[in-house]
Amino acid sequence: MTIYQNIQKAKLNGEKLFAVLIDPDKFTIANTAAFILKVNISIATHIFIGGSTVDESSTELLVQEIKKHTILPVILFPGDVSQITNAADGLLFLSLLSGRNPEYLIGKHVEAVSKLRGSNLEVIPTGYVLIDGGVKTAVSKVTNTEAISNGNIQTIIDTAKAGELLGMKLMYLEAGSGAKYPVFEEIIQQVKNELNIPLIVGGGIKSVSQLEKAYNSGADMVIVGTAFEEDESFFEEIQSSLFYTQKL
Ligand code: 1GP
Repeated sequence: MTIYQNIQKAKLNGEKLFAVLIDPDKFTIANTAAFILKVNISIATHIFIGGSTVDESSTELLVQEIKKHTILPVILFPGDVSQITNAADGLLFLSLLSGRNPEYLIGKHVEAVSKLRGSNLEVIPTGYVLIDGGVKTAVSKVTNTEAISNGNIQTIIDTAKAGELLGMKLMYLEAGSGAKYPVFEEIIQQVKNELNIPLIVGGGIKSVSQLEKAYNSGADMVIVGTAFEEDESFFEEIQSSLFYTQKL
C-alpha cells in the first residue's frame, strides 16, 4: 500500500495520524538513534523532514541516518528543491496556495522535475495554506508571501477548496513553525466540512490539549516540530493523549 493510500485508509477509519517534523538545520545527526527511538515508541506514524533554509547535503545525510533506525515512512517536506533526496520514501509536492508568488506555485515544481525523474519517491501533490499564527514565520520570509489572516475564514476555505478542485491530494493548514498559536479550531472545522481529501494541521502545537483540539476539529494528521526541539519530554506527554491507542 502506498503512503497516500495509508493516509486515506486512516481517514476513512477515523484513525489519527501524527508526524514528527525534523528540521536538518536544527538537528544534530549524532542524536539520530536516540531521538528516533523515542519517535518509534511514541504515537508518531510518520516522520517529516524539512526546513525553510537547509544546506544541500544535510537533508540526504540525515534521511539516510534516520532510515537505519525506523520503519516509519520518512516524508520530505521541503523548503526548497535542493532538499529533495531519493533516500526518503515520499515527498509532499507543495503548492503555497495562500501566496501569490509564482515560484512557489509552479516555478520550483518545474525545477524539481529533473531530480524526480527516475526517482522512487512517492510524490504527493499537497496544497499548503499559511495562516497567521501571531508571528512572522520563516515560510513567509523565504517565500516573500503573507499568511492569510485567521479572521478571513471564507478565504481560507475557498483557498483550500480550490486546491482540492485542482487535484491536490492533501491539504496542509499551517500556522508556521514556532507559531504563537496554532490554527484555530473553527478554521479546521470549516475547512474539514468542505474538503474530501485528508487534512493536515501544523504549526505552534505544544501541548496535548492543542493536539487533541486539532484532531477533534477534524485534522487527519497533525505535525509537531518545535515542541520536540525545545524539550523531548513532549514525547512522554503525548503518550497520555486520547489518541495513543490508535497507533497504526
Ligand atoms: C511547521 O507545521 C510545522 O511547518 C510544525 O510547526 O515547529 O511549530 O511544531 P512547529
